[in-house]
Amino acid sequence: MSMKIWLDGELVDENEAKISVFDHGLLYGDGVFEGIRFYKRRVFRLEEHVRRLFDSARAIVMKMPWSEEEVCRHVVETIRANGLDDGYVRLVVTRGTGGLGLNPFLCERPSMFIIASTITLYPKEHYENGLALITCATRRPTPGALMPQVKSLNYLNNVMAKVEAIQAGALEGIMLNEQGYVAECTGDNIFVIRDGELLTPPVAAGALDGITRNVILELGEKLGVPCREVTLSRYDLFTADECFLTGTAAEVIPVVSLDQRQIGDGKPGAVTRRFLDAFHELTGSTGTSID
Ligand code: PXG
Repeated sequence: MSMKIWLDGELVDENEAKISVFDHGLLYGDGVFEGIRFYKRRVFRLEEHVRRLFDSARAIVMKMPWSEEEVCRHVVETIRANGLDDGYVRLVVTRGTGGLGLNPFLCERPSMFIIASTITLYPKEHYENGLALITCATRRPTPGALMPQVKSLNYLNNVMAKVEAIQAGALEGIMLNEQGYVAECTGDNIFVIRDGELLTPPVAAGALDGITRNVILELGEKLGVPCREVTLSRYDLFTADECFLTGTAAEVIPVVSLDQRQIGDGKPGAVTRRFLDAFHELTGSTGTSID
């Protein structure tokens, strides 16, 4: 059965889901997106994702022709139309069709499409044994150049960093900001545990304000693990007791080395395990029903 894509108000066959070559999303990476997971017919943190989408749109001066409630409804509709119980939604809003030339005000209206499918970011064994990271040479843009909170269609920076990680034989890499501090990974936020405390770089360091990151910070409170947003350097990663990454697509994945240097005892740690279990408990028991 072919996939049904929600495109500008209609559920169309994947072969008919087409965007103009004059769309500014394609011509200039001018647009925003979200990645949302659903588990057991429940969409995890749907309202938060849609809220972030609207914030991203507002930050790039793109007026959304739908309400947040309508977008939530269309996400649910798309999942239902594809008969999926578990999976991943990719929601993209482009600036729309315009002419050649940057002026976004000449674009007719934003286009939105919603794909409900599945995603696997890392092979399963790494969730048990942990990931080996490298430091990418490509830096995160400074917040003055590209706001890190905006989940925009400009991912070339991340793609180049991902190329470096893959070519170095790693599945993921850390990205530093212009000051040399850790910002995040190419598609995940990063956490370390040191002396029983959970630490993560602040958004101002060049990290996306990740929904999963926020879920982990909430769980820290519930689990009685003190959490702090703090500037981290590679030194802090090398000397951490434990490390893990978070993201909607990645979920929670342990990290056991950076640049061939072992982190902690080189195995997924006990605190990481607690967060992993608490996270899965939450994703399996909460969310917006699609029925
Ligand atoms: N940092 C970046 C740069 C991201 O793109 C995250 C962190 C994690 O944020 P959330 O809110 O998901 O916890 C992301 C997430 C895709 C895809 O192809 C999207 C992301 C990552 C990898 C793949 O849809 N975004």
